[in-house]
Amino acid sequence: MRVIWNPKHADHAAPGEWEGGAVIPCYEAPERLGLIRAALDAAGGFTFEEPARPSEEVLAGAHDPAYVTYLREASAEARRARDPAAKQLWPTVFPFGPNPRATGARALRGRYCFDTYTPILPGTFAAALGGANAAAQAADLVAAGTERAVYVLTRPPGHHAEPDRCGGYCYFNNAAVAAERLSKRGPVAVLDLDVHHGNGTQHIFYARADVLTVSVHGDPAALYPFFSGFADETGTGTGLGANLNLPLPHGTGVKEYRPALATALDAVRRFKPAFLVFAFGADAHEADPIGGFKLPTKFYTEMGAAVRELGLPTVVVQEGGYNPATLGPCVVEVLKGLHAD
Ligand code: OKP
Ligand code: ZN
Repeated sequence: MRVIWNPKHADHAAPGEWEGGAVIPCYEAPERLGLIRAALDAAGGFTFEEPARPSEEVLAGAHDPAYVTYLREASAEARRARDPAAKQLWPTVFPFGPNPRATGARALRGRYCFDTYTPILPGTFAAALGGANAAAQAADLVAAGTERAVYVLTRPPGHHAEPDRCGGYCYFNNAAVAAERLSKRGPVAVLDLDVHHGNGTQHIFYARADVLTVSVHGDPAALYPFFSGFADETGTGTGLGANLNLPLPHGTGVKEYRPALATALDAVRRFKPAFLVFAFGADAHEADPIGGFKLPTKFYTEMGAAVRELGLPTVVVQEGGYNPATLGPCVVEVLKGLHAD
């Protein structure tokens, strides 16, 4: 299986995440990618490629130009700073309402971000752009029909990134970049099986009838991102009916997950897409430190095989997964299930 990986990922390495008034060690760390790559190498059968020269053009349709410019310039500002504290741009104020004066540097940090998990660092823009380009390249391979499934090995993740806001460790929405690109050639379904709801992906396609977004995740009443992922969010305008959320309670295991996955897959089938984007996170695993679900490693083979049964040309995009011991094995299992001959 061909893997497009993001060689710039380590340019983004946050010093910590800001949780409830304290900075705690980062869950979303560069070692995650190395662990996945080592597990794929050990399993065999995977070839690794880098995207061709990165371009901002791949972001069109997924992100607002003003946000792209902000992220580029804020990363440059962090790079230029000498004071170590000024090399990390954290939001402290989140401007709301129609205030035309919310244009100062400190206001913009919160204007283009929705939480305290997503600082901008000197290499954030390059790392995020590398991931978006890896996703675009995978989409092009799948669209060309040369590959049935391509895996995008990248971090930071993408599915929380909104058209004009970073959040949830995410800066550019890699799955949305792939889906937008594929949607030029036919209807696309995005299936998100990360344990957290992909609010950004949902929102980017919320009014579109040609891109179905389906997600199985922890009930946002109790799990991040808290503000989206509820069952009554079904799309708007011509996109009404083209968004399906299947929230499940804390503690969900295989018994509850399996039927929800079947419902999600049925919705994808009924939509009759030409392409699938599979936003995959390994954080519904029983050993994940932040997910709260109880899926065992062996369920990931079943998950991959169930997605394979759809018979669709597929771009798999890496999202979360935060247990260093089980992240690699989960990716290997899901891709094995997805790619079996
Ligand atoms: C990103 B992805 C832990 C709180 C976690 C942010 C979660 C972002 C998850 N201290 N808050 O969906 O895996
Ligand atoms: Zn997640």
